[in-house]
Amino acid sequence: EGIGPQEYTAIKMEVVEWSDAAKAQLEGKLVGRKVYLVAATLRPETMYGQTNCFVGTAIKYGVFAANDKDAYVCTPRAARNMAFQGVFDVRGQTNQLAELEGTVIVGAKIKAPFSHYPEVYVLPMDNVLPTKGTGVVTSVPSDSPDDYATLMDLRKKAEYYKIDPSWAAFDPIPVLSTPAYGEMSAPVLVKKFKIASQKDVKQLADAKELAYKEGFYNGTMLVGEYKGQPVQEAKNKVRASMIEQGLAFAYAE
Ligand code: A2H
Repeated sequence: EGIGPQEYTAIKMEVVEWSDAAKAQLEGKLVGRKVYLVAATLRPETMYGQTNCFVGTAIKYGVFAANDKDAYVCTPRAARNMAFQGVFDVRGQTNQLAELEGTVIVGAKIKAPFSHYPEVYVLPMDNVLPTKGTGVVTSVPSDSPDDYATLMDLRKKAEYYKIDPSWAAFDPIPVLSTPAYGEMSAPVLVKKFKIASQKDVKQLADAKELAYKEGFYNGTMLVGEYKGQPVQEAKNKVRASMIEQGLAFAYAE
């Protein structure tokens, strides 16, 4: 954070299959539109390593028509920002088709653009802020300590978190290598900082800072079209490529 706008990449994750509860709530409201969860990320170059997506279970989301063909799931706050950034067909206006609680979005099967795993599941995360990004977070447990710690919590306590264990079964994939933390910085830092769960927010903030800096300044891509290139160079190229292919769009706040 800091001064000036944060430039996110909004990743479009098409919903392939909804939970029964979500299906019931969406009945008759989509009018033939495809629906995408929209996740805001600052690390587009890591999208090869997506293993799932996170929503907050206490957050209310909207399904917003982007045009006649597509609809986006995000917080109403993010939809208003998108409207003023020209994301929807009518600038400045949102067209909300439905409301969905985070709890019913959990368990949806979605496409994960550029990921090693073409289809993944939506899982719950305690620390998703309704006031940041879209309220939807794509999960890259190889390089995000928060994502890694949360995925391990979910695997340990699937019943408590009311998820099917198979939804959390996708293993982290190496995406970039760094001199300090090897091919998967998140698990290394989670161990180093003795982080036991997603509730260790203070240590997670420190781990996140280190992973981000080391990845950005010293990281080298291990996969994808820009394999072998420094992260500093690949980051914007991956972003541009996703946007060009219609798999993502620019989102700022
Ligand atoms: B990042 P900043 Cl691999 N609540 O994407 C909590 N976290 C959120 C969020 C919300 N509403 N919206 C976005 N985020 C996460 C990838 C990633 C991210 C990696 C490593 C670090 C990292 C995969 N998750 O973030 O507060 C999203 O996770 C650390 C900078 O705006 C987004 O980028 O600086 C990042 O936090 C935005 O955080």
